[in-house]
Amino acid sequence: MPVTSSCRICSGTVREFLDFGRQPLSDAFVTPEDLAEEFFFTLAVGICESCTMVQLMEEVPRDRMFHQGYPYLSSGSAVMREHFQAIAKRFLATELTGPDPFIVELGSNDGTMLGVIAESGVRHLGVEPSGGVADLAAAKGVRVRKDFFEEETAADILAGEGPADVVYAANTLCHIPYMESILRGVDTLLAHSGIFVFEDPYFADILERTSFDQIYDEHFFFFTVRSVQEMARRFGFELVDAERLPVHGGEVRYTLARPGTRPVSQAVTDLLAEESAAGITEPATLAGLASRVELIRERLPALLGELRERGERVVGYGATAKSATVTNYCGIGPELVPFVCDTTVGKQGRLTPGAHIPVRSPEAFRDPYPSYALLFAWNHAQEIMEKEKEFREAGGKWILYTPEVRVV
Ligand code: DWN
Ligand code: SAH
Ligand code: ZN
Repeated sequence: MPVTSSCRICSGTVREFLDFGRQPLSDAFVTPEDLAEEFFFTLAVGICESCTMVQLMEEVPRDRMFHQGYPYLSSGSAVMREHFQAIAKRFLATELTGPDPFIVELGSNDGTMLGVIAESGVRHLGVEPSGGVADLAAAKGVRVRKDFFEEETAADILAGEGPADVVYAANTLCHIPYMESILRGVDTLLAHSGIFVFEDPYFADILERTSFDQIYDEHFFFFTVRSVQEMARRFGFELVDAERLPVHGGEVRYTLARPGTRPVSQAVTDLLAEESAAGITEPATLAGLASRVELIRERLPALLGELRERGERVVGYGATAKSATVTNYCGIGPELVPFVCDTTVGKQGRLTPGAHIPVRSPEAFRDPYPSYALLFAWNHAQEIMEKEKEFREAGGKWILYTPEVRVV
């Protein structure tokens, strides 16, 4: 019997194509005392037979994931800081030019993007349910509402502040299963000629790079230009632009507007044609992804096992949310990777979810260097390899597992 669920966009039938079994929450870094209460759910992904939206089969309650102790900080990468500064400047130059412009960011996290807007003096509001990161944004002078964005939140913001010229969400929209409430909320809040801009991992890049670790509790939807275009239409918007981005292993930045208010860019047409030529939602393509994932699941622990036999030390680099899927699905625990180093103070001293690998500071990485580093934060490879030149000079090697397992 094929496993199915109901599409969170169109209520069509979602057919499963990849099942990772029971998995923990990807950002629930635990203390030894918490271990008995660790939460697990079934991580599996499917595709809607009607609207082609790729999505998780099971939903995790939102406040289990996003709460006071949510540890991820947007500011943890220099490349991402520059990325958010660039989009803030673009909004300031092209959209926020009226007499009293207003921008709202969903999932504003520690204020990396809105901090730039705040400095320019433009009226803004971040909507961020994770209290700890919201406090960090507020400390930078960013106005934050500690809340989940949804239809009611939008109506309340409109009543207090008036319509928004821009609503922006980076790596947040794909985290939200209750999309109808979100898009109704954006419809409520957005000025007539305003834009809703969001950027999220691109499913075509996940296929191309076999980056199966983008699949975890927080990533509920895996967008394509086609599925977003259809989603936009269904909720009274038009997809007017789609821009490929190199960050986080390949994303697309989508721009939605009210129908007829903005020209539709050539990029939308081009990407739709590319997606259809590549057959990214064909059953054979999805089956191909599943078999490449199985290969990684065999080869990565095999390589780590060989290195252990040879007495080589391997350290994990970057306690990413993504690595929860890799370690738990591939059976990689502290016996293969004794610790993972990470710059996030809130993750240090804890254990990775499920696999229970200790997280330590970057100083531990240098003390002394291991012979191999397993790069869990592969999406920041350039930045990290540049920063860790000395590791390389000392003879260290990087282990990568996407698009395939290799040592460089
Ligand atoms: O979508 C999401 C993205 C934006 O962020 C969230 N659901 C959760 C999170 O996912 P992630 O944890 O996989 O994201 P990153 O950006 O790949 O995480 C990188 C990790 O590596 C952070 O914990 C910081 C750390 N890091 C480090 O230790 N040294 C990062 C860099 C650049 C470094 O030099
Ligand atoms: N925008 C940042 C953070 C991404 S992590 C970046 O790109 O780096 C996802 C963020 O979305 C978390 O901070 C989480 O608390 C927030 N979030 C989750 N559900 C939300 C909702 N309904 N409304 C607003 N923010 C939400
Ligand atoms: Zn659907």
